[in-house]
Amino acid sequence: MAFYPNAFSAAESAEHLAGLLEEIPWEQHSFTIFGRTVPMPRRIQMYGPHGYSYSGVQHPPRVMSPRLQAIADRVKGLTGRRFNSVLANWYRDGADSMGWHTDDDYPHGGQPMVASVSFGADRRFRFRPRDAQQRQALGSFGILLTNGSVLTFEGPARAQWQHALPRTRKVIGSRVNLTFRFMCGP
Ligand SMILES: O=C(O)CCC(=O)C(=O)O
Repeated sequence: MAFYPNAFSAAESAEHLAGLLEEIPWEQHSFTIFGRTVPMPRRIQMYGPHGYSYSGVQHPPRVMSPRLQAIADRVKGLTGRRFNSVLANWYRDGADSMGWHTDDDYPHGGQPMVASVSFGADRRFRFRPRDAQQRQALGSFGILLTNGSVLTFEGPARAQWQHALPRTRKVIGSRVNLTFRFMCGP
């Protein structure tokens, strides 16, 4: 796991946040839990050459915009890895969130790194072991994902640890998170 707190300057981050909010055709989806259908507590959009089924939603292939491609190129410069897909998440305020999950449900062709880019409000990102016994022993830990930062994870952190972005009562503004991956066809 690696964290790059200032991968993008404050000016670049402000420009990307405004541009992404305006340019991405954000979708509101819902999911069913214990027989109840509830709105997903964030807006999302998926880009990449292969379709992706995520949280019960089938996303068709979609070409990355020039802005997303430029951000992917910056991340490639930092990490030395290339990425062809990105899930964009828009958390409108502290009430928007993402539940516990792992990012190991797609074919990556031996390129398992996930690079998570954050623009906007700071949010606490939490990790915990997937295995319940290990979870009791180790608990969870958090890392503050700040404006303009990049967090990368692969190996055990990707498949054996779950992660989540809990809601917060703090009064905060919008945040856009981009998780870049390399995805292959099925
Ligand atoms: O917004 C975040 O930082 C979390 C995103 C995430 O967990 C995901 O896209 O799988």
